[in-house]
Amino acid sequence: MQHRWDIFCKVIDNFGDIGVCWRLARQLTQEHRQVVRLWVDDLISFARIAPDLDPHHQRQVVQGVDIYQWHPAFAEVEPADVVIEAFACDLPEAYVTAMSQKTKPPVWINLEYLSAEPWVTQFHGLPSPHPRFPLTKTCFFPGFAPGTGGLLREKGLVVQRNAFDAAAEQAFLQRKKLPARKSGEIRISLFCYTGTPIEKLIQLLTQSPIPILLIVPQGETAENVAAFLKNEMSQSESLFSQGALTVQIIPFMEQTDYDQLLWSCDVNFVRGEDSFVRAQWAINPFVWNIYPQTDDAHWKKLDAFLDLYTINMPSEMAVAIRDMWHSWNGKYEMNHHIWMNFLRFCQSIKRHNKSWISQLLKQDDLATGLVQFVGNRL
Ligand code: TRH
Repeated sequence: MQHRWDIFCKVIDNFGDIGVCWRLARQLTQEHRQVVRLWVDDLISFARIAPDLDPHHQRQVVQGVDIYQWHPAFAEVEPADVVIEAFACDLPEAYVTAMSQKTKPPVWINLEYLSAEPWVTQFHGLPSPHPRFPLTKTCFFPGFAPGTGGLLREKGLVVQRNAFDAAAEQAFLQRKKLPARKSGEIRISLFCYTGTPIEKLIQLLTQSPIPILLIVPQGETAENVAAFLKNEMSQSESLFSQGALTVQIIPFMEQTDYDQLLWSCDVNFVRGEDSFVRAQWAINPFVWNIYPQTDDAHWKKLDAFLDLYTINMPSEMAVAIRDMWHSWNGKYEMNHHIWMNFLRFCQSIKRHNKSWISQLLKQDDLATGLVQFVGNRL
């Protein structure tokens, strides 16, 4: 059944919040035929992942989604049937008041951050009554295990990924003006936060016995890589080499192209929430740089995921992954042994990733889960 949805998104300091909301909005519109308004406070950041968007327009329709600039002074609007508050972004007071005045109050959902921690299954779907109004907000937790809200996954994603063969990869590389594969070369994509041991990784890569192509989308990661290699150029399309390593800086890509980049690299360094999930659908071995939290809460999150992900792995392989991820996130120093040990297991990790995602595929995707949840309440 078709309903009207309002999704509210505040861009904190990166692309993850809008990355998730944009994906969800498109899926609800295109796959579930819902009518979606997406309210975003920072259209400039949004336009980096969605180049069709004009950040100067207060209102525009892109790929079927009605996108609004969310101003602090919020104009009066009729609330939708379903309201998604992404990542506890605090809805405008006037909007909440209007929600409370509707004869049939909207289904109000707080879309939470992704975590593999076991408590998520207990908190997923819990109602939280509003202190003043007759409204209830439900906490909707994405997750990896049955009993959570699942993960964002477009309908055709796995089929598209499986159809991405050598010819499709070549066409993608040509379209993106990326060099063709050299025989024996390892391709790595790099997307991470400042503070990861990029310098150490680059040192290791320059000394590699095998040629390496490191592909870095423009942004803070590219700036850090270029600065370390004392290369002035961190502009898109700059290419420079040192030892076995060639670095290719590329423009920050549209989300769908970024998926293809992940499909075409042998190892993907990803971060935050959304690129971390996309790397899993990409099947290739990946290294997660978790979003650092001041109270170190991210370590629990990182280990909870590792526990789940490595549960059926031979222990040597699990140790290789854990060491690589821990050192990449700064628990201890990264070294030649850790990196080479991770690389040694790459083929087996890829095989494991196939069975990992076949587990994940048993769950409904997040958008389908939301539509079902809403359907039972409206
Ligand atoms: O940008 P992030 O660091 O976002 C983070 C996390 O979501 C974190 O949980 C949140 O608390 C914090 O923001 C505020 O990393 P993430 O989640 O991977 O989002 C990046 C988005 O950018 C994702 O949708 C993929 C997309 N992307 C592109 O579209 N093109 C690109 O070239 C690259 C590198 C990324």
